[in-house]
Amino acid sequence: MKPESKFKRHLITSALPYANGPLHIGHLAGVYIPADIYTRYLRLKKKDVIHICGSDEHGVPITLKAREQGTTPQQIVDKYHLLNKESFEKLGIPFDIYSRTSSAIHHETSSEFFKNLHNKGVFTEKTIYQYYDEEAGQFLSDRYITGTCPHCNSENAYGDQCESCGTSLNQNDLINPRSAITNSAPVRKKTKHWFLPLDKYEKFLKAWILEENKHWKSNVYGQCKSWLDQGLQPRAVSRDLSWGVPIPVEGAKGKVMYVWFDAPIGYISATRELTAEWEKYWKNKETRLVHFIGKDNIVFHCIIFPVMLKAEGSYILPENVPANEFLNLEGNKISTSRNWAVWLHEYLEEFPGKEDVLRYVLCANMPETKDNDFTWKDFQSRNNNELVAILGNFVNRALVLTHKYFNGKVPERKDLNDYDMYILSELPQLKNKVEHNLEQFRFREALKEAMNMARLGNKYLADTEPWIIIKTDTARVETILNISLQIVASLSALIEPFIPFSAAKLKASLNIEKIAWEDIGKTTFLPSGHTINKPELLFEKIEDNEIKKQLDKLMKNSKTQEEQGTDVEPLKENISYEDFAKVDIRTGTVLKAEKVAKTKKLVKLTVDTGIDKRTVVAGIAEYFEPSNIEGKKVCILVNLSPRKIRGIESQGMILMAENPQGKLVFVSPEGEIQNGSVVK
Ligand code: B3M
Ligand code: ZN
Repeated sequence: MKPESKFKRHLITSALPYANGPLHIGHLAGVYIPADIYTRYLRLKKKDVIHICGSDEHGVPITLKAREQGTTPQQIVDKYHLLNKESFEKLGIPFDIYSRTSSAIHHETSSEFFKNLHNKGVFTEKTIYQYYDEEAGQFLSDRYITGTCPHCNSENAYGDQCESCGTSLNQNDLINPRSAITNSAPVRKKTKHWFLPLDKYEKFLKAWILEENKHWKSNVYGQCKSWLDQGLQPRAVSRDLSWGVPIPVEGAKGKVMYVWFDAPIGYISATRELTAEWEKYWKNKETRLVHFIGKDNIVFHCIIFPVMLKAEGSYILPENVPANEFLNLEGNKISTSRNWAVWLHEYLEEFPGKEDVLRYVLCANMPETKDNDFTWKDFQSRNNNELVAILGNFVNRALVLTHKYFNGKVPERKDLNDYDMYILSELPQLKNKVEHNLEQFRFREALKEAMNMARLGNKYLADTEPWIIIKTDTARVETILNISLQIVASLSALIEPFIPFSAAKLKASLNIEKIAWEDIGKTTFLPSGHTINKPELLFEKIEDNEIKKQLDKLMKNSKTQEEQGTDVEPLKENISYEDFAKVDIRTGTVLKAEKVAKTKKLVKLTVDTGIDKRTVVAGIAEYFEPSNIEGKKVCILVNLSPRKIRGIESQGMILMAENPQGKLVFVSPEGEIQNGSVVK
């Protein structure tokens, strides 16, 4: 890893949100809050930095939404582009540019990029068979074909993957394919496409990622390694669609770029739109490029886009890609379709003036290395017990006492005792800790250390009790308040990346305009005699009823599977008793459970079925910690033909039910029953 000081400038990008819906807290905690914290930090350090973002306005889902609502894709993206742009601004995330991929400059930039690769002979062209929905009159991308999984017989497998057993699939593997648009059976039709031969870049990627980028976060490095270990295939970068950037070469009528081909080029177009000096940011080795993304975007930013950049030849590659995992809400996966989310634009309306509270809570719970949970209860307690009780309380006491005893003028500092010296010596140390953590993209830890400065200030006041000794020793109180105010000044810069609105209020209260990162910990930043203003209220308590209101709203507005209609499995055809009698379900006990290496969802179980002890592979790793299900009573289908899943023979199926939020639960016997008992 090159040290940060080797670089002259920083190019920070945040994943371009799809403009087909509003933003929610999952997006914020995953991508935009960390990116904004990091950019603000660099800016406070007076670095040359730009932060790029915008709307991703192409892709099949946008066309489907338009079809559903009887409108055009452009109208859909116009609406959400504006909403999301404004929401970001209100939350204090001021991108240097918030552009969009339906813009002329983006079409031009991505066309040039494509033509360039085409002229260099980078693409391979192939005519392939693809599923086509005759009713809708369009080819179907992987996610819009569902069918039966050939491995586990789940009926809801997608054209690229079965979510039930985790196996990667091809469109043609599906049994009984259906179109997700019209539910008709698609036909196979010939079509020509352009492919990016990722396989030819394996050697480059292995050297670049696995050797040169060992410093990437382990979740990112691990995912890349597993992709590279499995071997890469050429990827089609064109689609048969009318919405997108047209393929700018001959023989490509009616075809547009695959959304994931043009979207990352959106970072480049946006920079071009921002500044005539855009090449300085994209084509100069002294620029440090960092992509902030969520974990589902890793392959696109670490493998596909770098191959595009490398193949083009004149661009730099990302120095780091600090992807986060996912944020859940009240114990369940955030789901747009089920309305299980906290929407940013609604939060901003319902909690005016509390932008920083959300920023704080999302940073404190950031899913940095594993998925994490947002709960309204935790939101309340972090506000009341941390922002109000620690930060707000300290600042308020320091400012109020200065007004009360010294007419709002910074008092003079007299003799320092050992305790004062200790407190002052802690300030630069805390600054270093925050800095160190931010540089490693450890935002939660950085925030904790920043709050430790407020804790230190609180403790200092509680230990020295200026409100008591004011009666006997004014000189001592002058020193204590001088030191306290220096801490407040330091805090106003230290917390700025995390909670910028509060930092601005602090500066206004201190009557200072600017304080840079390098000023943090300076023990004489505020000269004595400097007049401060009346303190502004930083935070206020959030009462139980407000939390209850949010929880009620969540429950009321979220849709159960049934209400959502399309998600309810249709009733299957009637079967005879004889058919049912063929099914042999027994009670059993899980003896052992372990994750299947290199898969996200699979767990290998050893089950005592009463008849024998056998192996079953189940796609449940997202919901259960393997060690927690050892000893669990289950129902198991024992006469299912064995099949191999990821090289392991699975001998049966554990019965599970799916709750409205998509979460799996075991269907287990209630009461005492021995293994091997027949379920009927
Ligand atoms: N539009 C965001 C997502 O996958 C996707 C990011 C593009 S970044 C170039 O939700
Ligand atoms: Zn499957």
